[in-house]
Amino acid sequence: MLLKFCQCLLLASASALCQAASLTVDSAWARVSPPGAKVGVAYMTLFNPGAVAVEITSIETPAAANTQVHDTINDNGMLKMRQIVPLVVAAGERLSLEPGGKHMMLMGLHQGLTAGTEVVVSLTLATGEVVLVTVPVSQTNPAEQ
Ligand SMILES: [Cu+2]
Repeated sequence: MLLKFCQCLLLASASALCQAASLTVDSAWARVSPPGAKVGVAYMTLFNPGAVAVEITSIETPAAANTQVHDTINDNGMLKMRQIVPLVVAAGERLSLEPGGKHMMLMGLHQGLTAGTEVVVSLTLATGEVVLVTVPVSQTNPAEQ
């Protein structure tokens, strides 16, 4: 069975796997931002192991002013992004945020995302539960290096 509480608080490891009561997150990474960029992007896989849908009501990180999850849509050959609201992970489902698809946008970066550093992203669920995700910053997907 899954751990009742998120233990990420206790783990400093870049590869920490976050286990929470109703949502788990893995494969998290954020791309190094170009010099001067005010927007960054992060990827991760959200998994809802439970029997009821999980809604994420807010996403925050000390690294940026405003964090949203976007979908990438093809509008007559033009790639556009739109915010996914509400952000729901259905029971037993996985929501993958990955390059070219759905992604997490860190808007209003307070400073550049530098390789080898980490940002912490907190996901607040409709239940009030907070899931903390440690996101390593990398030029490419760490899982593919
Ligand atoms: Cu976006």
